Formats: sequence, structure tokens, C-alpha cells
Amino acid sequence: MASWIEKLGLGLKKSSQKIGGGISGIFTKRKLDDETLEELEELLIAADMGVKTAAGIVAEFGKIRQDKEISDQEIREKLALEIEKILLPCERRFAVDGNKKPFVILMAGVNGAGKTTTIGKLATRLKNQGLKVSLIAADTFRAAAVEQLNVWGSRAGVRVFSGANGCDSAGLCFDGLKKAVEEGDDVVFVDTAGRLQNKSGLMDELKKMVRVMQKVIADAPHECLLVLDATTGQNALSQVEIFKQCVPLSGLVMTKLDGTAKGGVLVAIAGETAAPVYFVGVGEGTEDLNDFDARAYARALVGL
Ligand SMILES: Nc1nc2c(ncn2[C@@H]2O[C@H](COP(=O)(O)OP(=O)(O)O)[C@@H](O)[C@H]2O)c(=O)[nH]1
Ligand SMILES: [Mg+2]
Repeated sequence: MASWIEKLGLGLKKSSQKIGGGISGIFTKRKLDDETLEELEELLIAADMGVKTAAGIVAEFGKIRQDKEISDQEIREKLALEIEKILLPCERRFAVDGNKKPFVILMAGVNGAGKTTTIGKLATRLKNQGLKVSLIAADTFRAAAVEQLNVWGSRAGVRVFSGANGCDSAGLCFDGLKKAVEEGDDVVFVDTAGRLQNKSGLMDELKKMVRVMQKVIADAPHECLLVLDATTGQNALSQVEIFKQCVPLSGLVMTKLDGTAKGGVLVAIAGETAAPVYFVGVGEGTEDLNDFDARAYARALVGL
């Protein structure tokens, strides 16, 4: 089986082809002059790194001597280093605090971002570490959403708490957390809906959910992860801002990096929001979730 670093490289293949290929195009036997720097900046913006972040990176390149030819390998190394510098402050290791029982993790994000899938992957991982895990199906709007969580629950071998179709999600959270306390669960994941069409409704629902949770466990949720779909590119940035306003966001998960050339958006998010990043999703399977590693991500992104 491929190591996770190889898998990350494969997962980021589309992004690295775009960036790495672009670099080769710009820097064939050329100097680091104003013209190539401008082309590099355009490439980074096209690779979803954001205007501000791209300008910052190119400014660092501008400090290198400009009077000799530079190989595309040197450019890649330097670029990976600059990206790593931006990503590193955002690198966070996920850990369950054993003093909090149950340790409550709320998953937020727009429809289709990958919340349910990520819960399934994480639940499997934690269960395999010997923890007692349960899931609360608080995306009560669609019957299919509950069914999907049930599938992941039985695959992982963990209990799923669900209610009637269309029931109040906050009330369901309350009951589900009480049950988790009774059962002595170590970890509880709360799956939520993400209907952004009605933004204020969604925000109110999430806020209410958090308030109600705190009636059962005063300091819950202990982690509140925002799941972002990398294929949405720059839109992910505004999602961070929106969700920050309604939930106590503690970290990010970026999914679907395997299907997009927009992996650079994580650099824009790191540069502009400094939000901690816990995981990256590179596929639909249980194993396709990696801990976020700034150096590995930066190098994979530029094709090193
Ligand atoms: N390729 C790929 N697909 C993913 C990834 N994460 C989730 N998906 C798929 O994206 C779709 C939506 O995911 P889901 O978990 O239902 O999103 P939710 O609405 O936020 O709960 C599903 O078909 C998942 O299999 C990923 O990292 N890579
Ligand atoms: Mg879902």
C-alpha cells in the first residue's frame, strides 16, 4: 500500500500538475526578472492561492539575485519553502482529550462538502484506536442524510443516534448527547445540515444546536470542525468567514483534493484566516483522510 505521503502526492496530482507544469513553462532557461515574477504571480493566482498570498510569495522571490539563470527545480524548492512558511502556523494535530467524556465534535459545512464522509473516516480511525464512538444524525432535513450516516456507522461499528425525519436538530442533539453520557461514550460526532441557501436559518440552527448541547455538557462542543470542499476554490474562503460567525470554529478539514487542481486554496485560507487545519481528504474511502502536514502538503502541491 502506498504510504500516506505518496497518497497525498497522488491526491494533489491535479494541483501539482498545474503549478509544477506552469513553473516549467515560465522558467525554462530564464532569469528571475520582473517579467517571470509577474508570470509566477499569475500562475499562483490561477492556482487559487489568492491575490494577497500570491503577492506575498512573489515578493520573497524578488529578494533572490536576479542576474543568473535559475532552474525550475530551484524555483520549486523555493516555492515549496515559501508555501510551507504560510501553512506551518496552521498545522494542528487532532487529539481527543480523555478528560472530556464524551469528547464532542461538531461538524459544520455546506451541503456536499464532505461532513458525513469525514465523520465516517474519523469514527473508524478512533474506533480502531479503542475509543467508544457514537454519531448523532443532526442533519434531520433529508432522510438520505440519516441513512448515509447509518451506513458509515455500521461500517465503523459505532452507534448512530437519529430521530424522526424532519425533527428539530437541536432537540435531537440534546437527546443524543444525554444518551452518549449514559452510555459512557468517549467521543461523539454531531453531523449537521448545511443548507446555505437560507443562510440566516442555517446560522440560527447551528447556534441553537450549540446552546442546547451546552445544557448537557457545559463546554461542548470540544472541537468544531468546518469541512470545506477544495473544488469550490476561492468560495471556501468566504465559507470560513460565514461559519466563524455562528459556531466556535476550532479547525478545518479540506476534502476532495484528489479531484481538483484547486489545492492552492488552502494556502490562501492559511494566509488570510490563519485557521488551524487538521485533516485533508483525498478520496471517498475510509483510509482517504490524512493528518494535515504543512511541509508534505507544500511539497506535494508544487510536485516535489
Ligand atoms: N473524491 C472525494 N470525494 C469525497 C471526499 N470527501 C467526500 N467526498 C464525496 O463527496 C460527496 C458528498 O459528501 P458528504 O459526506 O455526503 O457531504 P456532506 O453533505 O457535507 O455530508 C460524497 O459523494 C462523498 O463520497 C474526498 O476527500 N474526495
Ligand atoms: Mg451529510
